[in-house]
Amino acid sequence: MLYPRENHARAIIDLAGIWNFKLGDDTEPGELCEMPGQAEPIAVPASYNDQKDVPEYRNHYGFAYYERTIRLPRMLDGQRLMLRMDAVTHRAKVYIDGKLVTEHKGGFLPFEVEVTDLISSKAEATLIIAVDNRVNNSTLPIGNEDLAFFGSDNPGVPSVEAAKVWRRKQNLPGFDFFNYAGLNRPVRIYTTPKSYIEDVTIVPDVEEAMGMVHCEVTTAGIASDAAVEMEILDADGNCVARATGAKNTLKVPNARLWNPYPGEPYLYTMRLQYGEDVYEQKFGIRTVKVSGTQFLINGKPFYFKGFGKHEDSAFHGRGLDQCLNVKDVNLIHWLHANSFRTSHYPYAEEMYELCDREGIVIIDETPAVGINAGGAKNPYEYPILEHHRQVLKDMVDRDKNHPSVVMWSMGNEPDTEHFPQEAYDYWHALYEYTHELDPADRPVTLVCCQNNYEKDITTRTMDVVCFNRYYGWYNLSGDLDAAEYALNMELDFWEQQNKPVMITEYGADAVAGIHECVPEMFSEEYQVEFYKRQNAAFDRRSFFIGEHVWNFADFGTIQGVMRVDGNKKGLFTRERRPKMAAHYFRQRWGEIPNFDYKK
Ligand code: E8X
Repeated sequence: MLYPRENHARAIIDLAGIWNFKLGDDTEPGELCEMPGQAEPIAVPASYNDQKDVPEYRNHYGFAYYERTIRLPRMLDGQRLMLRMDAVTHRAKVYIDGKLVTEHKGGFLPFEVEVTDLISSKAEATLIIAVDNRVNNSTLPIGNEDLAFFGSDNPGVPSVEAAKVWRRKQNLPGFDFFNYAGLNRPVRIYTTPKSYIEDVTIVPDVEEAMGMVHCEVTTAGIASDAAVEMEILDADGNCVARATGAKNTLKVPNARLWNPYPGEPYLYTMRLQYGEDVYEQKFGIRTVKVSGTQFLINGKPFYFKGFGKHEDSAFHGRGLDQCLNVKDVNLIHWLHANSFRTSHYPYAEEMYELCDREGIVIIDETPAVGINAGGAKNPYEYPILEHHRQVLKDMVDRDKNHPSVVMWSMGNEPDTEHFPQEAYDYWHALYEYTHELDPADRPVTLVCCQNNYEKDITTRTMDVVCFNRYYGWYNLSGDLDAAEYALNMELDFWEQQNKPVMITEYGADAVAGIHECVPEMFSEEYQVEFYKRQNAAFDRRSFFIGEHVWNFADFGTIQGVMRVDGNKKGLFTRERRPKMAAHYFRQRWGEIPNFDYKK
């Protein structure tokens, strides 16, 4: 799906601002909808949870209703009007003048609906978006509906039956980030001419120093005999290649490559014209390939230095915050990091554009987190496969043209240990599907959890072995000697698999400001020591292609005995103040080059 862009053929009306808002309950709105009572103000885009300090906003369960008036200028008459919602978390029902016009499941990917006939002839129309924040065994991310009764861990309550009397409907996330919900990303109306460019797929190639760029455009709308015109512009706006027709291979003479920073992340622009429609898509010329135990970008072995992140901040929750994104990208540069994983959901498209421009490498992850019942039951019996396929398809469709995206992560920390064959069957089919989906055929992986790696028969079959490990934190807690020993044992195992291997999470909570001479858990010194010891093990292994710290910054989570005001494994606090570990990594990563680190 194309990102909305304005140009002389297309306009955008951004519906950001203050909307009317009202919490509902878990009653499903039908074909018709009106606001349920006296509305309150709410900012869009942003999560609603932290915009008013009452438990009802914070701990809501069910639908919430957003409303605003749309007014369109006459000069848009004759244009095709599309209403696009970039992320409604987790499920949306969209109403115009009270009538249902579309629905969407999944909280982290865009969807759109044509509204030309619904609003173009009117001076104004009312838009209501009903947002459902419930997570359960059929959503991604997963919610633990089986545990949703008071008393599951309540000694003194005589029986589960008795406990159920006290049951209160609530979300029990099967994931470690606060279940922020609402209109988390922009809601926009964009226009196109009636015959329009529907999609573009750009697959760059590097052949004998000549940039070959395969480009395919799909068009739609009122039939037109106009031909698609393609032009590749260099960064100065000069046309360096052109072709006619919907599918072409263009040659860029003396192509300049897209390389991760501090290399040059050179971007070209594909300028498309089809009749009256115009669309410009930036792209980079670069290759990505797994070969033996190496991960090659532009033919050179790349070393991943970075972290898992979150879209998370005070007040906004998971709402798009462009200022924070720019700040984070600059902090990534400050750390001499080169990459991150979009743990645990696809991020806002604006972030990928920033990373294309700034030369930051992305592992793009679906919201498939929590497919794990701790061995208590087989999570592959959850009704999620179809939705998972849809999410993979929508993510690849959305992000396929970004040079920053170098690998797809199908999900995070599923059960691969207690139901090894079921896990293999589930993930391997998706692995093949993802390869089919991506026209550029990027490497595909899943991120595996601390478990019995000998029983896991799935992770070893991925293009890159990605594992999350917490030796010295969740297990062998506080014992860094034992942690180092266990980690080395495991690395010996992975060495035999003859695959590139990277760690996608490792870390220790550190509460900023707690200091100790003898490093113990939760101190900043322990966090640094934890990393120093484990990094030394990685440095000794040539098949080891990257270290992603958990996490870039502290972030909000559900309440619980394991969390003091959220997860504190950040290198930065939630406000982006550096902990000692940030300074440690800045020094370390400053000495590790992007390429050829492991000769
Ligand atoms: C943690 C991380 C969590 O925040 C992330 O979303 C997924 C978790 C560790 C799982 N990985 O808790 O900080 C550890 C399992 C250990 C047995």
